[in-house]
Amino acid sequence: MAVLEQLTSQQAIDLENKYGAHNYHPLPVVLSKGEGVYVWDVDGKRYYDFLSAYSAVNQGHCHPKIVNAMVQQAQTLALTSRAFYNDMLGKYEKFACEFFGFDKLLPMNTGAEAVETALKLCRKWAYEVKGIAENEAEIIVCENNFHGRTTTIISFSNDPVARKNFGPYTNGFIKIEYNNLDALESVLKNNPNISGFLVEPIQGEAGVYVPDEHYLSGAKALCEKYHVLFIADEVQTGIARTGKLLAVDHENVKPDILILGKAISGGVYPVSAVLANNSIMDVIKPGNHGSTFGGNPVAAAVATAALEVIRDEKLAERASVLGDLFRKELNKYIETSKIVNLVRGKGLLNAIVINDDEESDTAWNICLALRDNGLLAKPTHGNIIRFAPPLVMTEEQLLDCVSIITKTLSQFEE
Ligand code: IF1
Repeated sequence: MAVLEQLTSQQAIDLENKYGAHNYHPLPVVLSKGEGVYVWDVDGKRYYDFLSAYSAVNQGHCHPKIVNAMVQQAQTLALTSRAFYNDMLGKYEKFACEFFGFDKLLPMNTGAEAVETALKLCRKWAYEVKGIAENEAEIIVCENNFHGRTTTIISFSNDPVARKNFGPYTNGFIKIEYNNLDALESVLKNNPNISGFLVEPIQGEAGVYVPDEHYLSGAKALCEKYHVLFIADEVQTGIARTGKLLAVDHENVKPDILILGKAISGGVYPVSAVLANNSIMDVIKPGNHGSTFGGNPVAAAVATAALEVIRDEKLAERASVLGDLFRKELNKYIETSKIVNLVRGKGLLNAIVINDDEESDTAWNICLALRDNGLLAKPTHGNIIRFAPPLVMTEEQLLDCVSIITKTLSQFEE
């Protein structure tokens, strides 16, 4: 079968089942085209995308400015490796550092790589700046975290599906309850070897858990008090998704280390980044860290264009307004619903909690029905459905989606 030959849905699914590792359980729909807030399946059916590739296509699918930046650069100079300089990386680094307000950027490719980079940076800072004895540094993380899939990252996960049978695990992490400042302070007070606190400003995969107001600012203040680095994983919550450029901006918190991924490239190319000021980033010397593709010219061109789109199309403001509208409209439905307990979120990162236990397949069946009604979403854990459309949605499209969602949910009311 010629690779470019048009496949039926079943043929595409069969090929993946036969030749691909079974590391996902996708919703049964086979997409072949994406544009803005829409995706199309191989039969030409159009859907609203309410997952946005896990918040990587905040700017909308195949944004022409971002795609064009990629094509132009790919036709000019795609990859040099960092063995040599190139004319794109420094310009991008300057642009991004000024965009987010940091002295330096370390470019990587995936979110997990950026998280790993941040952990290494935090540890090296601990030994060379804070003065913790070598190999004694501990980093605090939160229960129900999701920071990626590497062996070190899953070492501090408490999700058995992501963790089991991947040992032996990496040491040096202490887990505390999310959204609990007392738990954070008690570890900080009793342990002189803490080097950092790694936290998602909103816990995405756990089910879009928004912490109490002042949690992030309280945590940052505790980190300052105990000379510990506040590390914000904004891979999913960043890049305007929650109604501000960064989710920490809701509390005016400046992280010591900022981790970005996903929508920093608008979803057209793997780009991630770690940003910090010189007092931290300058512990990294030549040879300490790197990657073949990290900071390549195409990534630099794509990320610059993707961030310009966020700025020029005012997507953070749009996410804020549309998110308020989305929750307001869904709450009207929830008032009389027996199947939906609540809607929660910030900006256009939201989730509904289905009134059923985690093991039930109600949320999955609702997502199948949403698919039939022209909207794609997927449960995170069991009974929680995440709703995260591209930020370029219009109010009219959002209200159309609300009516699809409420019409579909009503099919499941007793
Ligand atoms: C999967 C969801 C999961 C992330 C945060 C780092 C990373 C992610 C806060 C790693 C990645 C993706 C990974 C993907 C599903 C999706 C996800 F929450 F977004 F839905 F898994 F939790 N920090 N999240 O959310 O970035 O290496 O993937 O580029 O692995 O199933 P990555």
